Amino acid sequence: MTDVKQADFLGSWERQDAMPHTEFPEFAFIGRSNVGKSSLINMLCSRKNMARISSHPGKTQTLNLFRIDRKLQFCDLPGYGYAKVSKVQREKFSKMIQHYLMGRSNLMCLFVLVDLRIPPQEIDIEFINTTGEAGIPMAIIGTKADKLGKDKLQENIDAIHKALLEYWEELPPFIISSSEEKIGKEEIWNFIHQACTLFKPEKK
Ligand SMILES: Nc1nc2c(ncn2[C@@H]2O[C@H](COP(=O)(O)OP(=O)(O)OP(=O)(O)O)[C@@H](O)[C@H]2O)c(=O)[nH]1
Ligand SMILES: [Mg+2]
Repeated sequence: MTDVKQADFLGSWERQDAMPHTEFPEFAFIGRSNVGKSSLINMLCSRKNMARISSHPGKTQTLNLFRIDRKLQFCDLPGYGYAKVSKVQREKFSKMIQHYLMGRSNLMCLFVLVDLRIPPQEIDIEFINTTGEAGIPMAIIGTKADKLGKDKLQENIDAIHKALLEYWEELPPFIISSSEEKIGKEEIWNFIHQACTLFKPEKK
């Protein structure tokens, strides 16, 4: 299913415990502000502006849910590490994200997005390491691959792998993408479908 037939925005929440419980497996998208989370969701769903995009960082400020083909859900999360957001607001986002990650029982996988145009950022590596340690199933998606030539792209990918291997014995799944050029769409969908086969709905 790389061809999404129905994609509905279900709403925005500020707290995980207020979100609706569902029997559908959920996949969440996180990463630094402006890394391309909302764009990736739109690319995967072949929609233009279902998840709201902005060239200004800090666009997504709530937990936004989307239901895809009545089978699974996406959650678009606020970005982390945006310096221009006040400390109070950053702490609020951080708590929102932590509660979501720890409390959402149908979360199948967290996609952590990293910008391939730049060398590994400490805040990303730190987030991946602590989230991995907390036992959250996760995969990494490199974004904006269209912005680099082949050599520079490989150089940055190698640098990210190297930074992660200082902590991990084995790398989490790593997928390269570009929402602009629709790179990685099939690979991400294959990953999602594979993960869905392992989903067991919670017994009420
Ligand atoms: N060249 C290129 N630009 C991209 C790509 N993905 C996103 N962008 C641009 O990056 C900017 C940020 O995209 P968003 O999808 O809003 O990023 P976000 O991670 O959701 O940002 P916040 O919600 O603010 O945390 C926009 O100007 C997008 O057009 C990509 O694959 N290639
Ligand atoms: Mg966004």
